[in-house]
Formats: sequence, structure tokens, C-alpha cells
Amino acid sequence: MSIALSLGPRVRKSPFFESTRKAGLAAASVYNHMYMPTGYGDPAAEYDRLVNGVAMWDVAVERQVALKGPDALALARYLTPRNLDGLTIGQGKYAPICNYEGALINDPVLLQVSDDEIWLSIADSDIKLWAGGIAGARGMDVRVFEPDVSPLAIQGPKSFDVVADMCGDWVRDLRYFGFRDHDLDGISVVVARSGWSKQGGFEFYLRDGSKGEELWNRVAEAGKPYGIGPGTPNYIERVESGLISYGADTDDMSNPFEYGLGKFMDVEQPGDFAGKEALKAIRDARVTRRFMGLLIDGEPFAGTNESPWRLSDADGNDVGYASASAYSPRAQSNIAVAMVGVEAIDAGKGVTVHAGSGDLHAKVVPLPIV
Ligand code: THG
Repeated sequence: MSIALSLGPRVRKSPFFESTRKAGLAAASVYNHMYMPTGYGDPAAEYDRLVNGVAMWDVAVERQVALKGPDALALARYLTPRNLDGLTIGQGKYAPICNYEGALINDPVLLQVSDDEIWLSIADSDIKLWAGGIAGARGMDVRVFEPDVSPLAIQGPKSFDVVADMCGDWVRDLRYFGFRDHDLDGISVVVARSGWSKQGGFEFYLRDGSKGEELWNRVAEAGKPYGIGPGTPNYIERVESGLISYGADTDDMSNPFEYGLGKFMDVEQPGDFAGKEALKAIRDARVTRRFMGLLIDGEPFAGTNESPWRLSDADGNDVGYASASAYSPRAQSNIAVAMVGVEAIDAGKGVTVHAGSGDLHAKVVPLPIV
């Protein structure tokens, strides 16, 4: 059963908030101390728009943490295990952030926006405090702050036509996480080829929150011929695609190797970074669990996980948890993303999912599921 969300001044509102309400916002969560739209009341239509058409999402909750000053790059290098050699203005990078124990504490997209300014487009944790603390303790000449920047995502196969109509055909040639400054008749945005789906798309990083409604309306208008409609980071599609949701899929001990993020890290690079020694040790010891997909038996699920579902093996031993599950129209099965112990994976006998509705058998499969 759903409950009402209390609106008040304590939780921040996106510059697109009023527009999302006019568009029929039906459900929201809280992320980075801000209301995050999670549904418009018709999950099947929202999924269909994303997979077959085009959808617009208020993702202002993906706040930017700006590092600005002579030591911006030095701080960024210290914050992430990703090797930032060759970082250029205009090409973003997925850059995990770990604490000194090697646990994942955020998985931002990193964008160098000018010679002395880098943005971390963060998931749901307080990286402004972490980065500001490290900069101060290390005596770095850099300011850490949250700029007035709010992403609006346009996702789905027809997003290319919508954004090309708005900005020009050059947007079709952007590489994944590539971006460029653009002026939409007085609305200053960063146009990026990005977004938290595997259906293709863009994000407009709005640089002036007072223009939220104007930008929302322009996108809605430009998308009309393509059937655009409102959507949100899509629960079903992200499980099918195996995209990581920091905070939902992770726990206090999650390390990036467990999520297959080894390719975004260079623990042997010459420079130091937070968590370097711990991550070397974790790499050498090998992981004990992995982020995997599940194909789960039973009647199609409705709704979302209120809590992680415990997983056990045939002997009843705890072997992990499933953090998000859904009925997948494309896999034609119940599916989930789950953290699963490597012994249970290697045994190949599947797992028992202790779902809200009862115990169900599941097969463990690689990600993405679809
Ligand atoms: N957009 C913006 N900021 C963000 C997110 C976003 N910050 C938080 C969160 N989302 C960052 N996390 C991810 C995780 C995965 C992807 C994007 C953002 C993603 N990954 C692709 C994949 O896994 O296939 C490709 C990764 C690659 O090849 O580099 O799309 O959505 N502004």
C-alpha cells in the first residue's frame, strides 16, 4: 500500500517540480535531499515510451558538486580510483568514489566544464561534504560547492530526433557522456549524451533554475511530434539493463569490484587516491559476492521492493539480497538485480528468493538481463 508524501520546505524542490505536478506526477521519493519524481500513475505507458518512443524526466536530484580552482583536477584525482589522464572539456567519465575502506560511496559522472572547473554529477550521498573535507584537510586551493545546475533527461530511441530538432544534428555525433555548452534561445544548458537507461538519450543540464518551467515546456513542445510524455528513471528498464542504483543496490561494505566497475578504476596509477590501499587488497583477495541478475519463478510481480529480499541456497544459508525486482515485458519473466555470494553463483543451482509474497526459486544470470 502506498502512503502520501508530505510536502514541506525541509526537502528541496526541483526547478521542474511545478511542471511535473502539472504533468500529473503521482509518486515521488527523496534523493539528495530533494523530491525525486518516481511515477505518473501509468507504469506500463511510461515503460513503453522509454523503450519505443521518448520520455522526459526531471532528474534535478542528480545534483552537481563543483570543484573550482587551481587544484580542481588534483582533488578530482584524489577522489576517484578512475584514472583521469586525458580528461578533456567535453567528454565526461563515469567515476566511482570510494571511502578509505574501499567501499563505494557514490558513482558520479565526472565532467570537466572549463580549465579550472569539474562537476561531479552525483548519485544519492553527500559528496559535497566529503570532497570539501578532503580539500580542506589536504590544503588544496579549490572551492567545493553546489552550483545552480539541474539535469532534465530525454530518453528513448526517438530522443535523438527531439534533441536534434532543438539543438541541431551535431547532437547525433556526441559520444556517450560527451557534452557541449548550448544556448536554447536564452536558456543556457549543457547538452550531454547520457542518462540512466540503455535506451539512448540526452540530458540538458539547466544552468539557471529560474528557467525550469520554460525548459520543460520547450522540450514538451519539441517532443510533441514524437509522442513525448513524462517519465522517471524507470524501475523496470533499469533492472532489465542492470544499471546500478547507489544506495538501493549497495550496502556499507559494497566495493566497486562487486559491481563490475573494475574497468573504471586504475589502482596501479602513480597518484594517490582515497581507498587506494584498501582497493588493492580487495582486488588481490577477489570478491566474495557479485551484482547479478535473477530470473524468478511465479506470477508477475506488481509494485516495487520495499526492502531488499533475502536470498538463500538449498540448505537455507544466507547468500545475498535482491534489491529491485519487476516483471519484465521483454524477458517475459520476473527479474531482479541482486548481490549474490560467489559460491552460490558457482554452484549453479539457483537461489531461493524470500519475496514479499513468499519463497520463490530463481536462476542466477549475468547482467544485463535484457
Ligand atoms: N545522469 C547524471 N548524473 C548521474 C546519473 C545520470 N549521477 C548519478 C548516477 N546517474 C550515476 N550513475 C550512472 C550509472 C550508470 C550509467 C550512468 C550513470 C550508465 N552506464 C552505462 C552502462 O552501464 O552500460 C554506460 C557506462 C559506460 O560505458 O561508461 O549509463 O544518469 N547526469
